[in-house]
Parts: sequence; C-alpha cells; structure tokens
Amino acid sequence: MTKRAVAFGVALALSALGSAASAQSWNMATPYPDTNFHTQNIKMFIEEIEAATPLRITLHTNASLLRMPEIMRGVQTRQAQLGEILLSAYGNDDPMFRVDSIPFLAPGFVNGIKLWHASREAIEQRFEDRGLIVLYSVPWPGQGIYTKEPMATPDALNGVSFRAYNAATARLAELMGAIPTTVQAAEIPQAFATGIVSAMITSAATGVDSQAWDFVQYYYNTRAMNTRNVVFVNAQAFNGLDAETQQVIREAAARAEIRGWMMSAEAEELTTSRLAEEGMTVANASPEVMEALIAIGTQMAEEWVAEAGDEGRALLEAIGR
Ligand code: PCA
Repeated sequence: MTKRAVAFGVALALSALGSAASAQSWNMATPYPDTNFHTQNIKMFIEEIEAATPLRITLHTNASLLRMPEIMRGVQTRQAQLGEILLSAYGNDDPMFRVDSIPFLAPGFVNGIKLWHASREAIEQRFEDRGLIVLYSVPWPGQGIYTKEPMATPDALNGVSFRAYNAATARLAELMGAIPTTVQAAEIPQAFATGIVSAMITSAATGVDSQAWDFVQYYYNTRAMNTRNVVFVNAQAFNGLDAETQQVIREAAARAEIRGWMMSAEAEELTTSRLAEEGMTVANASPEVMEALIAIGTQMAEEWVAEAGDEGRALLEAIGR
C-alpha cells in the first residue's frame, strides 16, 4: 500500500468514527403524558436539537421506559441518556431537592424564579456529584387541593387518605390530619378508582392529565407552591458529544427553560378552566384553610432549615425569607 492510500484509509476510518460518534441515538425518559405541557416543551427541545445536529432522541413518555423514582438512577446508568424528574420527589436524598415544595415559601411564578436562581448552583452541584448535568428546570402550575367533599375548614381532611407525590406533600397531609400515600402521577386514576386515596394535592394540569372530574368534585386553587421538574443528561454521554452539539443542547435548554415557565403559566389558566368545564367546583380555599396551610408552611420551613443547615438558611435569606 502506498503512503497515500494508508493516509486515505486512516482519514476514512476517522471520519466514519466521527460521524458514528455524532450520529448517536439517545433515549429520554419522562414520567408525564404526551398532552402535558412539560412534555410538549420537551418535544420542542428535542426538535431543535435534531434540526441542528445529527443526534437523534427517542422520547419515552408517561413513565413507559422508567418509572419516576427510577429515572435519576436510570440516567446515571445510561438506560436513558436524558431524563425528566420531579426534583422534590428525590427530596429524601437531599434537602436542596425539596425546598420548592415548602408551602407558601415561594408561591407563584415570580417567587419561583427567584428560588430557582438562588438554589440552581447548589442543585447543579448535587447532580454533578451524581455524574449528571442539569439542563433546565420548569415549574408546575400552582398546587391546589382536590377533594370529594367540600373543604370549608382545615379539619375536613381529618383521617382522609391523601395522595402525596413527595416527602413534603406527605408531611403537609400529615399536618392537615390526613393519611398520606405516595402515588405517581401516572397512577392517580387507578389509586382513586381502587379507593387507595380520596383526596390529593397537585396542579390543575395534573388534574386534567388524570381526568380528576371522574373521581373528585372540588378543586381548591391554593397555589401553595410551584414544585419543579428538572431535565438532565448523563455527564459522560454529554461530554462524549462534539463541542458544537453540546452548545446546541445548552442553547436549546436555555430556551426550553424560559418557554417552559411561560407554558406553565398558560397551562395554569387553561387547565383550571378545563376542570370547571368538566363540571368540577373550582374555588379558592376558605380563609381558615389558607391560614392553616400558611401555618403549616411556616412549620415546614423551620423543619427544612433544621435539616438543610447554614446552606439552607443562606438560601432563604437570598430569597428574602
Ligand atoms: N404534578 C405532579 C407534580 C406536581 C404537579 O403539579 C404530580 O402530581 O405528580
């Protein structure tokens, strides 16, 4: 073989290697259904990446690839390269993961943005320690309480079996005198149908996803907190991409974060109206119930700081609490 032929062969092999490396197929796992605004946002995120890079991403929705509690581990072990989780569902791992679930600590989208910016670095560090990279985070609409019977006073939930989705909502239920059971979003209709739970806290968006009107009558729009989802990637997989593809993903993520906050605000309006259109009674919680929830929030913030320590105290100061 001539020198030239060898050089040509090497170049060919290298370019084949190069395109094999960039034309990868990835999987992404999310716990939420196709119609949910988070999922719609992810689809746009993926479209933007696929339009600008050879990377191909298959999205597995509605916990079809991995159940929510398995997604972080699943991305660490590269069963999927990308994942979306409800961050606070991992709140037992680290208090930083559940600060967004303390009732009335940072209610509403504006406070939520402040809280995210103040906690982002600490959360990113936790992900890095786990071999993961945070790409973006989007909040759920405000959280409200769904009941079968009217909830005029705080004791209405006494002894009621209550669907929780993380440690914080379980604690909230407990402090309301209810009996919490953790149920994943994808399993809500079944849990109500089989009588495992008869009340819950979640957004109007998840109420619509689970067709709450089939099993509860009342939605009390307390807007107690805007707990967040995080979209993240396996760090090794990400670092294995060429710099240009990495850049495209980072930029698409930044856009998805801003778009997602707006989509969440829009979903809050649309899905709250939808609950009413489907025949549910949508109401503000009574002053007594609000007072009780706010007091519970204060207690939970104290409990949280006791666990989160100096870092937690500094975070609350940073958001003016
Ligand atoms: N939906 C998710 C988390 C918060 C929300 O609005 C759920 O209910 O599991």
